[in-house]
Amino acid sequence: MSRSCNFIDGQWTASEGDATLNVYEPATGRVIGTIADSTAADVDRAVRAAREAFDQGAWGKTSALDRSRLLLRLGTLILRDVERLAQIEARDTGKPASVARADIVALARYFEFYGAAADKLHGETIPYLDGYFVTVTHEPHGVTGHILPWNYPAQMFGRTLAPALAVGNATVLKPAEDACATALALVDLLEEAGFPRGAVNIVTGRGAVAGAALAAHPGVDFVSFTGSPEVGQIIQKLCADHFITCTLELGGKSPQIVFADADLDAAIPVIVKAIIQNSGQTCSAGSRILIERSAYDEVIGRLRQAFGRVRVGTPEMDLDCGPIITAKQQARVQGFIDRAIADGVPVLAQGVIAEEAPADGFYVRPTLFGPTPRDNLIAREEVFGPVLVALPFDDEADAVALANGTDYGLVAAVWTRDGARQMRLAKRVRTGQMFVNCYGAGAGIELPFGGSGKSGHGREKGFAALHDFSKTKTTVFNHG
Ligand code: TXE
Repeated sequence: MSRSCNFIDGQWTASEGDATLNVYEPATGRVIGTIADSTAADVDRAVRAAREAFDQGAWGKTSALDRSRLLLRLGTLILRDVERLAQIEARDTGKPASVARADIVALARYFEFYGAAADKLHGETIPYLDGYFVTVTHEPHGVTGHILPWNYPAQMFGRTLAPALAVGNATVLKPAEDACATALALVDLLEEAGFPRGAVNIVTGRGAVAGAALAAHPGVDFVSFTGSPEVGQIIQKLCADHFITCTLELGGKSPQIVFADADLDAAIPVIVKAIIQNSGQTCSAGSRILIERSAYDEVIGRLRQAFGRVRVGTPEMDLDCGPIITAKQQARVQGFIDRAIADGVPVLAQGVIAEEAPADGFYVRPTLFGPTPRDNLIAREEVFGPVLVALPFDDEADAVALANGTDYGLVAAVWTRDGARQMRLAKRVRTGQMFVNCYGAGAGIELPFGGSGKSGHGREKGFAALHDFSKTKTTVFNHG
């Protein structure tokens, strides 16, 4: 299903070393294809193609209106092919069929949103000294490097490429080696939409080789990275070596804070979905539930019931959860669960893996822990699997301290009917996105997204992404 080639300068191109990597199907554990195991030389070729497209090619000469039309056309083509692309995404990642479909619709939405925004990134004029006229305009960085994760390969393609292209950057994309089929399948649609050669280049391969070569390349002007904090630090250092900046989107340990006055009928299904969705392999997964002590037993009682009903299976079964992406990640998630059990953290409920699910697939049972000691690893670290930890709190101050008590700060939610408390929590919780009596609230392409601390920096989505993928230029005219 995948092509063992890179897409550089409008051509399918074999890797210089001709080496390939196997692609595994998470639902069965079987090898279903190969991809190019690219080298630094392949990355260099892609960056040069992007540079040429930006400096001399047709892409560098596009107007904002041209780019708007190209992006909108691509969005329409993606929607036309939604079923085909959803099948590719589901097989490559193990996502339930309906989830993969929703991801492809969201992918199209990124191109719609940024297509519509491409010609609306207005500059400003600044009142200045007499005899001078000052403009501030937004310019593309030039060549942008995009290093993607495997958890939402389709959505991430749109999230990072659409705003970069809307502004006029030429791009080099390094999808995750564990899930790049959809990115490669989108090449045909990029061509059909009419993107000039060199505007989008795709190089597959291992992170430490192709990814590192991209971040380190002196011809790259900006890097967008989504992945682990450890690799995020490497990327930031590589960027610093050639004086460029980057956005880092690195995950979280996001709290759902439930007060005794919360509407539990509304809250419980949302809280369960926020950790079960994509098998918990979501940077913004609501992986901690903080519960006011007086309501702890009732909330836990309802959560146990809901968690016990969660079912795991193949994409075709279209249940609540699919498998974990790779055997390595499955072992990592299971390792977190086993260690917490060994530490004596009580297991309150577990979901069920469907009997028909292939034995060699990378499945994990969704697990609810509680009460979880605050200093236990599973209460502090991102598991990136369907694991929810419950922790009781005493009062509002304690809830805030607990919410802010990890190294992350990406997403948080508070569930309470008390309006003043909603406002206080929204102000005091350290997070890039705060939800009040909801969580996630749709794909939220319009809403700026990003974290602080170990969750990274920079902002994706919304108009904020257009600003990250551009830089201002101040021009001073002397007409005195
Ligand atoms: O991530 P990596 P992994 C977190 C999550 C998960 C953990 C490990 O907790 O359990 O990270 O996942 C590329 N130079 N997230 O090991 O290695 C790699 O090829 C340049 C959260 O898969 O960070 C891939 O394209 N690039 C997250 C991308 O980085 C390198 C999503 C991510 O891989 C590189 C994924 C290097 N030295 C994991 N090494 C989120 N925020 O949503 C790897 N890469």
